[in-house]
Amino acid sequence: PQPIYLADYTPPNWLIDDVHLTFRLAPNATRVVSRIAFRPNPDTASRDFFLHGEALTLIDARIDQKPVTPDLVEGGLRCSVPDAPFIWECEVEIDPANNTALEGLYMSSGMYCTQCEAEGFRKITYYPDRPDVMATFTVRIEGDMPVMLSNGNPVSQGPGFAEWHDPWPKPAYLFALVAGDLVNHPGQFTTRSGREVELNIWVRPGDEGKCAFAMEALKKSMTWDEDVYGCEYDLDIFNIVAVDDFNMGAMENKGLNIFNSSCVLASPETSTDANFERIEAIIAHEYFHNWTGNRITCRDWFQLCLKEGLTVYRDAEFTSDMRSAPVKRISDVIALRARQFREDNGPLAHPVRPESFVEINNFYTATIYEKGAEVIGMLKRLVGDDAYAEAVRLYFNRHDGQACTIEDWLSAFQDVTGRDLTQFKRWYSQAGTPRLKVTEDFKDGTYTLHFEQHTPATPGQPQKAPQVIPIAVGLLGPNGHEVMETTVLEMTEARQSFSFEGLTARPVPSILRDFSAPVILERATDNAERAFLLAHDTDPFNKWEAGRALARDGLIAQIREGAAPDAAYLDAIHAMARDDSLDPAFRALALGLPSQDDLAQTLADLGTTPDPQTIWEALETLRQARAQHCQDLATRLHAQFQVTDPYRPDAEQSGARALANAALGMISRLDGGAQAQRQYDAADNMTQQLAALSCLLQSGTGAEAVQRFYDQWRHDRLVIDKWFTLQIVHADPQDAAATAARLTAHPDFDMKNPNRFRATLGALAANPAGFHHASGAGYELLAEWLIRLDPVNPQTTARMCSAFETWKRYDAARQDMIAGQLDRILDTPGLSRDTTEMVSRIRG
Ligand code: HT7
Ligand code: ZN
Repeated sequence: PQPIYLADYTPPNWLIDDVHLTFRLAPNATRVVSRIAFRPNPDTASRDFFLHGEALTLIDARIDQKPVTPDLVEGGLRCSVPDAPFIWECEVEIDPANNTALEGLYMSSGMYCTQCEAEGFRKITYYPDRPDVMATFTVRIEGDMPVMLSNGNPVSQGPGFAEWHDPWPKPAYLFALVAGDLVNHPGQFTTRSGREVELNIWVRPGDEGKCAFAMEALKKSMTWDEDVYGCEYDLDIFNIVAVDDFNMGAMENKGLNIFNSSCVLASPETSTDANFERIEAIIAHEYFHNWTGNRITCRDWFQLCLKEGLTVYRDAEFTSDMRSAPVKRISDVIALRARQFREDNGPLAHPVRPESFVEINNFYTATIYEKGAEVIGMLKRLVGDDAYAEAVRLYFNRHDGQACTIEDWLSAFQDVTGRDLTQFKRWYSQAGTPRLKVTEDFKDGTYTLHFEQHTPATPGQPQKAPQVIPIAVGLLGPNGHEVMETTVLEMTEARQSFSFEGLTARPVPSILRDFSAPVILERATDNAERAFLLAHDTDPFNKWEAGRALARDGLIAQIREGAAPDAAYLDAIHAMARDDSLDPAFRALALGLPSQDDLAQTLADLGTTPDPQTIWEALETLRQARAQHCQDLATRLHAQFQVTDPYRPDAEQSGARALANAALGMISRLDGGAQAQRQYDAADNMTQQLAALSCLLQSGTGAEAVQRFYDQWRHDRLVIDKWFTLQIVHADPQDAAATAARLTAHPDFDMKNPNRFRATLGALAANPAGFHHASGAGYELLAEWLIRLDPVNPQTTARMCSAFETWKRYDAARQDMIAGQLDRILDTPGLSRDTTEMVSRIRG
């Protein structure tokens, strides 16, 4: 398959004013009748007429009511058309029941639903399936389903039909249809200008008791977007539907968001605190797309970060406002480093705005989403809060109803601030994580920081130019008091120095506060300074970072030199954990250790080939030593942070539970799981139950609880996903592949359900020592299942190939085994375009 290039963009030859669609639903033979008013684009000369279409059976086509016979070509059809506005009418037949790819119109648990982003609408009917063709839609659904929904406002409904009209022009990727036997959890919202909006969360009968939290999250999101961004909802109704079979988390279709049921259904008994927080964030994210994505959309898919980076940034702001800003920031940086830095450092590295792709579905990545959000955060930090708000307002006013580019976004900022953002734009075009080296000197009361930036080569980009890096810095005096509050330095050169005068003693610097740029900071320091920052830094991110760096360096010494667990770390973490002036949620985060993957990358950066088993053992040793070192404290924390009030998934209670459960992890290493067993038996919420089960599994005493858990929850798909995952991620490295293999043979394993597939095979990849076990069994099992899944669901298969993306950092034997499995996948006859692209890029 040929790549598509950003540089080749040309505007559409034909524009659309409005679209009428009629669906006659039938599981294997749905008829879709379209009536589309086309008009020539005055800005283009060509009148070539091409409509995308895939897996469609053409029944009939007409232009201005006269039958035509289009040429059916690769990926669509061509037809000769008048050189003037005309009406295109067409009827096609599709087969939703056999659509296991979950793109286009498909069936999930007996209900019809759609997924059109990015290019799924072409599997519904012939259409210019590109985001810069925007039109109003009127949709008639005929069928025998009790509930039949589409975008916009309801027009009419009666026995066997429903009609919807969406007055807001939109690209086809935002089209949605849902029909099924659904029940709703209703709600209501009045916008600030007085529009009454009917809210509904539609679910399968039996799930209606799990919607209240999402409904409240939706209302909070609607209020927040009005208050903070001035964005008001613009239809009379907002529907959310939960579906069980879904490739991603959720989809922002205009007025009809469709959610993976795991991202909307919640109850204290079945969902963890982390699930609740994620649901709140995803509800917000999809809702915020109504402005950043829907009202103002992307000109082409290379501009994906325009809507995704900005919307992730907005949902992070929302979560920070609803919960704890430092905890949100630290959690986001952990995730960014785990997923995006990993991507940026390997064969899949690509710019926030890529310049080419084969399959756009492969570019819904951490780089587009999370690094895209970091870029917005840097822009805001550089221009300041007021200018940011003004520029966003200008962008909304200028481009409402348009399909835009990154240039449009940046122009709004240039026009408001008068800044030249040419260099800043490199964040969109250069892949790779910049390394920021820091040295310092102190003389005559002047402290100077010398910075040097360097971005390593990435595929297709051997040379990088310097980027604009906002570096937030504070200075602490020897007594731990801040002698300089946070100041943002603006680095633009490859090397640059910044001086601070009038200091009475050499300060301790706190650099890159709040993680002000997505870079890797390299600075020679020592344990004493880290412990000092962990104790005194006023910036919560850098306080956490100091503890994390202490842990990481100690672990690296354990791995490379066979050193004992670092006493400085143990003392510092003990002091931090017992400090009752600190937020329990922060303390829980600070008790987290670097992941196996983090350590493998750190070792690789230091020129040491990582051995996954040794890394796992080092972590186990440190956990054991820490449990012993903190024995009394762990008992105290576990008791002190038991929540006795009725369950609430808010920041306060979930922070307390997180700290108590971190303490339980330590206790379980010393009491053989006795306390965890008591917690398991007494638990009345999933957070407590699952934490206890994890501890039992890790202490090797979980067999009975695993069976009880299954018996208790066998009727609940989402809980059983957790059951699959937990057994695999906590399996001993030598048993992980066998455990995963055993579970793929379990009657509840269903590879057609992406959640279950991820819960099983994704969990194997999330157990690095198990996945990379020297036997190669992990590689073989994953490859085998990816090959099986590819013809069923190429999108999910391709995404899961990234488990192999770090393969070049391992030893020759592992590299040979992985290369063999990658070749095995590539040699599979009929391999999808999605998986072919991913595996080829990974293989290099
Ligand atoms: N904009 C959506 C991205 C998406 C997607 C969602 C579900 C299934 C397939 C999908 N392909 C792309 C989700 C979002 O970012 O909000
Ligand atoms: Zn999104």
